[in-house]
Amino acid sequence: MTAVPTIRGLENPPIRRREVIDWVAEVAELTTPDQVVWCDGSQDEWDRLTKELVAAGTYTQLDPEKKPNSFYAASDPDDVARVEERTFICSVNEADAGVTNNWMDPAEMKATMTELYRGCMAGRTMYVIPFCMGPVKAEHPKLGVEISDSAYVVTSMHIMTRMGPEVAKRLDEGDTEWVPALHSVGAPLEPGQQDVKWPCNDTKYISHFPDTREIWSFGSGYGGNALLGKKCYSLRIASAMARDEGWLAEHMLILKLISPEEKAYYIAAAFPSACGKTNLAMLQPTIPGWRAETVGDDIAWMRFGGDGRLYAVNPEFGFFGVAPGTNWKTNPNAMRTIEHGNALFTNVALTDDGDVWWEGLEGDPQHLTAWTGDDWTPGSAKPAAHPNSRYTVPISQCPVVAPEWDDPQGVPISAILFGGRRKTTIPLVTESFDWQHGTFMGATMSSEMTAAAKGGKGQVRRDPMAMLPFLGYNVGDYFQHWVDVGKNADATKLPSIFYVNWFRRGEDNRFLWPGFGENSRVLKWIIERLEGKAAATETPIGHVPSADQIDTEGLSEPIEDIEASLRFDVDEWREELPLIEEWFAKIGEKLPTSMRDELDALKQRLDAS
Ligand code: SAT
Ligand code: MN
Repeated sequence: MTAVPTIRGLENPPIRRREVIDWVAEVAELTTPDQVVWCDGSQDEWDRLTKELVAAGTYTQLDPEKKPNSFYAASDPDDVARVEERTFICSVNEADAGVTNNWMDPAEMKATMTELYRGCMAGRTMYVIPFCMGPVKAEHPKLGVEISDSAYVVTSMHIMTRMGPEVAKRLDEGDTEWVPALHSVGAPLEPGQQDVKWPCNDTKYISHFPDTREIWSFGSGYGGNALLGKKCYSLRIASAMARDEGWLAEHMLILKLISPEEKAYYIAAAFPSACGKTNLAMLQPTIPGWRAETVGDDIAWMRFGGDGRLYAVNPEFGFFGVAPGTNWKTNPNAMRTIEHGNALFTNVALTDDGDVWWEGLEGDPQHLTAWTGDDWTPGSAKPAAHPNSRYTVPISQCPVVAPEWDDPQGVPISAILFGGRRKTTIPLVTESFDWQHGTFMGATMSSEMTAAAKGGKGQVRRDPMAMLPFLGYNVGDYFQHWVDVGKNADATKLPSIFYVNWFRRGEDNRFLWPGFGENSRVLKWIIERLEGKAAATETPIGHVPSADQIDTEGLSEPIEDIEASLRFDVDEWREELPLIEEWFAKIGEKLPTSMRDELDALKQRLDAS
């Protein structure tokens, strides 16, 4: 026995899995917390931790009459978003990280971070959080254990992941793979030192070790940096697992659409941020007889079933949605999900009567406490809520959640949508010629940057499959993986791939397409294409409907606008080509020849048109 001073709570772990126990002891020895708490995901644990967080000033309980069992937190002003420039893919070979990622040698990163972790939990509690991404009853459940010194993280993980005795049981079965995910806010406390409401550190690292399936995060308490089951595990690490095992881990919503004939179709869709992904995930169709239900709003894991079809599961258990812009008009189902309570709100504004508010929400508040803690009035120059403020709520509360959202089998995907925000060039909807062409559409996907992102507003940025910040390996290999997935499948059972753009503008800069619930008209056309019932025009970029091939009955927009939203413009596409060339050149030698062939073929079709 080594003479390690015993840390309270380390003994008598509620699980038996040896590697977990050893890893927890090792981390405790390095980070020297006051005590270790093994989390069980129970209501008692939630009640205890939220109470402690209220006492610490981190949480403010909202008025239970308005938002039952719900809490508000304001972060440190410098800890409000993912930190892409501090995010690393530490693959053994640098070439495996690729141009879209920061890379550091795994041994070097571990040496650097070990020094940061040394003593970093002093004066704090170290929580051990066994969790599962996707249904616990899956044949091969995707388990993880997050260690964190943040109770905010524990309560958020209660909502965003599956926790509890069932997870511990699967861990104890002994042969199931699990991902160790280490997180610290990096703010040790001296004896007697008063804590701050939102501890964090100016030095931040969000590191991934895809070869050994590990995650090390330091310095931030914010969602995407600290809730390690989400982007870190379910996208970056899972994409590397998917590459090795022949499946897909994608940044996609999963939507169920039900036709007037009561036939259900499942659609997966990838959009960069600020393109209405959550709104589409909870769509309220405007066309008579059609209904929509939600399976997921952010991440889809897709693998082939025994019948040769591609099945998707949502690995998450909650929504971590952007609050500003969410309201009873843009997303009534998100509003109903939130109203139900059991929610956490981060960096929104507080009303004087114990509720929350954000820009775009209904109501006309005359006084608020802004996310910064400052008084806010309608004349204030700064927004009341941070543009990246968030709500965290259980999916199960969504009034239109699909009954099968938790099915370990997943749901069979009929169509995959790629989309971006483009003023020009990209028609409202385009159907790909085949899987490889659809992969090319995803690989060359682009979007104008919004005010929320750093960089030039309006500037077009390539965001392949909306995975730019979430790829756990080389983007060229990722495209090859997509092509291979299609090659190894029965082509007649593969989902059809479509490219959509809700954001095309007219000469006076007005939106040509109304968007929101009206997007159901585009989805209806897509379903009818799958059924072989809808017509389209073949163009050099794919099959594009004309305005009369889409159900526009009852739309108030002039038909000329709809036509313009669907227009294939050869000149705009000629201007697009050098941008795609530039993007492919960046990827370098890992770009699959099939993607180069698709670009050449597109050029030839444009020349011939
Ligand atoms: O910031 S998160 O990664 O948690 C959410 C998002 O960017 O979609
Ligand atoms: Mn996302």
